Amino acid sequence: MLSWPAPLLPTLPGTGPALKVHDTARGEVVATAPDRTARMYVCGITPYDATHLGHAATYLAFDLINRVWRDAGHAVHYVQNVTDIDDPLLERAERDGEDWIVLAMRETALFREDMTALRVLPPEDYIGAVEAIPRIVGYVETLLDEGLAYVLDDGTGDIYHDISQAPGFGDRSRYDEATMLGFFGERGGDPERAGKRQPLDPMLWRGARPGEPSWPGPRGTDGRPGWHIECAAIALDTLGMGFDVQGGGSDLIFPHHEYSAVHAEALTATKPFARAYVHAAMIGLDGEKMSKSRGNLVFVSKLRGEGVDPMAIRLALLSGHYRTDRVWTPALLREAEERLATWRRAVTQDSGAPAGPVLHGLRERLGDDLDSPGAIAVVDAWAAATLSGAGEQEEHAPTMVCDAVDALLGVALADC
Ligand code: 5CA
Ligand code: ZN
Repeated sequence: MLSWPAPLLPTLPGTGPALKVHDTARGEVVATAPDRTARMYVCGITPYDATHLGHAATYLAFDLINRVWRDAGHAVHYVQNVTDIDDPLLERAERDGEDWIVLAMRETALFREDMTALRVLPPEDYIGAVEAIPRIVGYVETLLDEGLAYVLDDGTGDIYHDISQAPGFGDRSRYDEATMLGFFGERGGDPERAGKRQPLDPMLWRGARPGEPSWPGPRGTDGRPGWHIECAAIALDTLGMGFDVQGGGSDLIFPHHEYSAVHAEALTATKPFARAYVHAAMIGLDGEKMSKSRGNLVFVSKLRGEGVDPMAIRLALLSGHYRTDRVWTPALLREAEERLATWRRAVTQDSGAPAGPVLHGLRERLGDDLDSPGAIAVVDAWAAATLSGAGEQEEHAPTMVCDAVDALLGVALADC
């Protein structure tokens, strides 16, 4: 699939520190240790509705990882999928009497525009589930051939992974069985389905149903792919095993990231799928998680349409830490707009407070588990010192800070 255009990324003097991030599997902040090219897979949207601020916050968190790695001297191979065939998409298309392909294409196009406006660095590989189907089919056949998957005995053609044969099952999320069963039922799984070997066995392939789109499948069974094998297959094909970061929102810890990892580890008989599993907390509105199914959404495109500066949206979302569940409020946006105006005034001065400590502070804060509130505080202090005119002032400082804020926080302030 077509990705979106890359924003300009200013080059900064020197290099930043190695990135530390929180790994869900180990339950602690760990140092990432990428090769020359860091490898990251982030779960993309299911395009049945527009990008809301929860999605945006999650992609911004991983955009910071991308930026910090690049600043530390790495190239970054970044991969993202689009779940352009799945139950929620078909249900929405049916509800609205629309062709599911048209719906998916429209919402994916809008997502690209929103990401471009927010200055999110684009993935090098942006891959739809539909285009990955031939590869997914091959992987499901492999699991069947090895006796690790089975076809349900009820004539539907549905295929499941036998989780009792997956030794590492549960290693990522580390939930107990009751918790797993609860989330599995809430998030697209079917723990009650009759005929499965274990309630927690996940679907790999769904046999064709009347009226549903289908493709040629494993052993000649038409149908469509399960959700978790989609991301396992795309990550394997683009990044291979042992990539540095698998990312998404915290609602993907279980079942999605657990099963993607278990599928890939079963397919390759190697570990690990990813070296770290990084999860962004949930953005809520009016006391509830922002979600398409609840309908309590604030869309990036709606705010843009009202004339809100995307850089203010970016700054508002980064003013909270990525691992803290938080609510969106109009006050948050107003505060970000004021901050943006102040920063813009400061970077367009002829001289400003010394820039070296700002660059150091930004690198240090972001390298430490993406402390964006701490990084913002560093720039706030510099802007205050610059606008007051008190203390030491340097001629090139505003330009340097402008570049550093752009490269590391992704906030474009002026034509520096
Ligand atoms: N297509 C799958 C992933 S393969 C999916 O979860 N799509 S999604 O459109 O539902 O979500 C896209 C991304 O946004 C996921 O990483 C999800 O965890 C994240 N997300 C969804 N809702 C929120 C929210 N309220 N706050 C923060 N992140 C969210
Ligand atoms: Zn995914």
